[in-house]
Amino acid sequence: MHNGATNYIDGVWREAVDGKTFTSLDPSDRQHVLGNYARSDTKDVTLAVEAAHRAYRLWRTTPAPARGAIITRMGEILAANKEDLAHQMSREMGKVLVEARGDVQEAIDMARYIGAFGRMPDGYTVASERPDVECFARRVPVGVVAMITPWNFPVAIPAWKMFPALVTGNTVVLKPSEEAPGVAVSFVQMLAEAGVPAGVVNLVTGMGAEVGADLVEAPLVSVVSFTGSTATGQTIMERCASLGRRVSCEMGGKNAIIVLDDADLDLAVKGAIWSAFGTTGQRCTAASRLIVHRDVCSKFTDQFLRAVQSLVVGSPIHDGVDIGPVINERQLAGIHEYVVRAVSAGATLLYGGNRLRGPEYSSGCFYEPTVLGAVTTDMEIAQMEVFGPITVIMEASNFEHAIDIANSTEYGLSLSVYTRSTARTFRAIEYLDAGLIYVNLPTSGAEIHLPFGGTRKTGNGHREAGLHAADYCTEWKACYVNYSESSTLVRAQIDV
Ligand code: UN1
Repeated sequence: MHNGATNYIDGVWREAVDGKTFTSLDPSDRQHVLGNYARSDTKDVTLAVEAAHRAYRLWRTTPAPARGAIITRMGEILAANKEDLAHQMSREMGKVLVEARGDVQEAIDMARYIGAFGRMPDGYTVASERPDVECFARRVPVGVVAMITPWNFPVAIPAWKMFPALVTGNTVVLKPSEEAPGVAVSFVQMLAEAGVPAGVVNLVTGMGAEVGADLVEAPLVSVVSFTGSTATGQTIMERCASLGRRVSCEMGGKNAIIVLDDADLDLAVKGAIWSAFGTTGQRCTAASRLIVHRDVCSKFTDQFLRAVQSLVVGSPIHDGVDIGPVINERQLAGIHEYVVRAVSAGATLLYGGNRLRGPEYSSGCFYEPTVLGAVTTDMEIAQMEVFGPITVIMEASNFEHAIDIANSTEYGLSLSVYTRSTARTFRAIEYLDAGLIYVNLPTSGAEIHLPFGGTRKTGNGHREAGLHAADYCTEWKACYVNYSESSTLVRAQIDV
């Protein structure tokens, strides 16, 4: 593969048909060009989807244990290359090295877990109403799965989507974010090394608004799987509805940590720091709201702000750095505008609120960890997903009020409560409206063997990972076999 030949179609690395490229920059040093990548368009998408469609015939009839073995092998290759891939990721999208290793580890875990699905039950049998009739239901693949993935988990998210699709016999066209194409290229190279046959996984790099949109429209695609903003997801869902196409979307979040008056405050502060500022707040599970019982609010706030002051912002590959850069200039400007508008709406700036400008920050997109207080549910900052190192403190008068505030956004991904009470633990689990609920734990840190996804505007009902990871890309086939050797017609619901 040479510079610019980053599309992988039918087992061959190639340039975009038109030869166009785009550059990828290091967000901690925008002078540093990381590489040139194919800027694909409809023609490239057509080639990739056609290759995936052709490969489907053979792949769907490859025995599932053999498909699973390739995924297990992919896990071994990822493990052997974990350090290199983590470095590439830190450079390309700016998460600190320790977290980049975690991102790769999620994909390794997923490969080990899903690889074994090749030998697990893929359906069930039940008794028929009729004598000498065998009934069973089995899962079958749907065909070509189009995947549009974000830059913030550039290895883990393609792994969540891809391994379940492959083990169940689907083929894939991946369109990674234009902010993290290099890691996607490495990931696909490893899949080829693991033994994924030509055409089974195809990669098209390029701009979301161009090639992503083309992929959604491509005639031979059976299902679209998207992770990204709610606005883009909404557009994709509308297009898929008109095309009669299946779609699975993982979108925004406005996650919260509730700190009750009986909480272990030291633990809650640590959890809040990690949830709010891990991955520079650029996780869909980031806690952008801290809802604190009024009796402990000032104590919690003091402790929290002391912890925020000790956070180190800098190059993500340096030891001791807690917070890396924001992904790009546009995102950084947007984050700052949210802060300015929050303050003019009446929020108090408790910490941060500025772009970092010292010599070590001069060519990167660095923003201070920022905390806003006196925030109420009616403010924009309490409702919108910011996707940056910003969190807000909201005061709750009691347990019920805290639950109401937590549920007061359009999103439902990850909600957490810190309490020592068993009753409040289980009431919170019951009443919090989200796909992920944590007790005495941060809002980030989902494990791959549980379902991942959210309610309301976070998702469209699908879950990634976990036992049902392949639901989005499989159909159920119900089968009825009459082995009676009798010429008598026996009708269900009528003759028995
Ligand atoms: C995301 O931010 O899109 O629970 C995924 C977590 C990670 C996954 C986050 N395991 O934060």
